Parts: sequence; C-alpha cells; structure tokens
Amino acid sequence: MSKIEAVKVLVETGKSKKVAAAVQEALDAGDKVADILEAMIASMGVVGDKFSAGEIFVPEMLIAAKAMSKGVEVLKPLMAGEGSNSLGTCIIGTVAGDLHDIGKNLVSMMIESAGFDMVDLGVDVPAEKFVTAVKENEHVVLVACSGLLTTTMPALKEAVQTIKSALPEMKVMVGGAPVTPEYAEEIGADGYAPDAGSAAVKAKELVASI
Ligand code: B1M
Repeated sequence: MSKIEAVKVLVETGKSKKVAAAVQEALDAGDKVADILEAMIASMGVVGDKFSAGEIFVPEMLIAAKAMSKGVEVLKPLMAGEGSNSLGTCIIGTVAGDLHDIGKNLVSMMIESAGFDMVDLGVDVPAEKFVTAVKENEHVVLVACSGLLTTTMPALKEAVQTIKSALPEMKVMVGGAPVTPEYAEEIGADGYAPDAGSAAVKAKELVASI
C-alpha cells in the first residue's frame, strides 16, 4: 500500500492518533501536499457515502473528521502564506445551524496563503455576528461564508442579506458542497467558489475589483 493510500484508510477508519505520522511519512516519501489533501478529501467522500447508505452513523463521521483534522494540522505549515503584504482582512465562518468546519478551515488556510489576514468565527455563526466582526476588526475587505447542508442554505442567504443590508459595499463570497454559482447569485453574493484553491483565487479577484 502506498503512503497516501495508508493516509486514506486511516482517515476513513478514523484512526486519529495515527494520521499525523502517516501524513508525515507520505511527505517524507515525496508525496505532494495537494495530493495528500486530495486523498483525505476523497476519504471524507467515502465516509459521507457510507453515512448515506446507513453503514455508519454520526459518531463515525465525527471520528473521521477528527482524523482528517489531525492530518491537515501537519500540512498547514506547508500551505503557508506569502506573509508581508496583506491584501486586507477576511472574516470567515460556517453559517448558523451548521457544524461542519473542515472545508471552511481549508478555505481559510488557502485564502490566508493568498495574502489575507483571517478572522475565523468558527461554526454555527449567526448572520449578525458576521456584521459585528466586520465592524470590530480593522481593514476588513471580504466576508466568506461556508454552508455544508441543504438545510442551512437559507442561513447562507440570511447571512449574505444581513451583511449586504448593513454593509452594502462589503464583498461577500459563499461556498460549500450544496452551493451552486446560480444560488450564490440568487442570494446576492459577490462570489462563489467550489473548492479551497479556487476560493483563494476568487478572494483575490473580488478584492482587486474594490
Ligand atoms: Co455531516 N453531512 N452531518 N457531519 N458530513 C454531510 C455534509 C453529508 C453530505 C453526509 C451525507 O449524508 N452523505 C450530509 C448533508 C446532506 C445534505 O445536506 N444534503 C450531512 C449530514 C446529513 C449531517 C447531519 C444532519 C447528520 C445527522 O445529525 N443526522 C449532521 C448535521 C450537523 C450540523 O451541522 N448541524 C452532520 C454532522 C456531521 C459531523 C459533526 C459528524 C461531521 C462534521 C465534523 C466537522 O466538520 N468538524 C460531519 C461530516 C464529517 C460530514 C462529511 C462526511 C464530511 C464533510 C467534510 O469535512 N468534507 C460530509 C460528507 C461529504 O462531504 N461527502 C457530511 C471534506 C471537506 C474538505 O469538504 O466540507 O465539502 P467540504 O468543503 C469543500 C467545499 O465544499 C468547498 O471547499 C472545501 C475544500 O475543498 N467549500 C467552500 C466549503 N466551504 C466553502 C466556502 C467557500 C468556498 C468553498 O467560500 C466562502
């Protein structure tokens, strides 16, 4: 089994104590950060499919998520940012009612690595909290809202609309598995991205147009 395959299996089976070492071994063997990340994301897809099929339940999903987070911790320093020239501050969070944070954390890391200072509000963030965070932090140029459940898509809409009505000039981008570019446009977001890499590109694009 390749080192990457081993990481995949450990994430799928939620072996959080072993994942960090396995990720390090894959790196030492010359595997690329992007490939290891992609493998772990694929593992979460498998976990989701097993959940849908009734083969596993919420605790197993949670354990797999913890395992992936341990792997991401090892990769994070290698996804480091450009540092000095900040493009401004980006507020990020997962919307109200939604507890999924792995995707949001990856998006945050990638936007940070594109040159932004990040303020992460965590999960289950009420719409008004995004507005308060913009007001309480310096040089905020972008708000990024993540939503992973079809049931929290209305919360995504509420977040965008609350931010836009309080702060009409603020750029807002949205994303998450159930979100489409059409939905993003319909709810008044300035930008949408399907994954963490393109979220960083979109963030730069939105800020360049200010
Ligand atoms: Co949940 N869950 N979950 N879950 N969970 C999903 C999302 C689900 C698809 C599983 C399934 O049924 N196949 C399903 C949603 C179905 C739907 O809405 N249509 C689901 C469900 C139903 C639920 C519960 C309702 C289950 C229950 O209680 N009965 C419950 C809801 C809790 C809540 O939020 N209120 C629940 C709970 C959980 C756990 C807490 C156990 C755990 C989350 C732990 C955590 O995040 N710390 C969990 C997990 C792990 C998953 C799966 C298996 C994995 C999610 C993940 O981390 N993916 C997931 C199945 C799946 O994704 N295939 C599932 C990897 C991650 C890198 O991808 O988050 O998509 P993703 O992020 C991507 C893109 O979406 C995008 O970029 C990221 C990186 O490329 N992106 C953005 C994300 N945010 C973005 C923002 C942007 C731009 C791009 O701009 C701002």
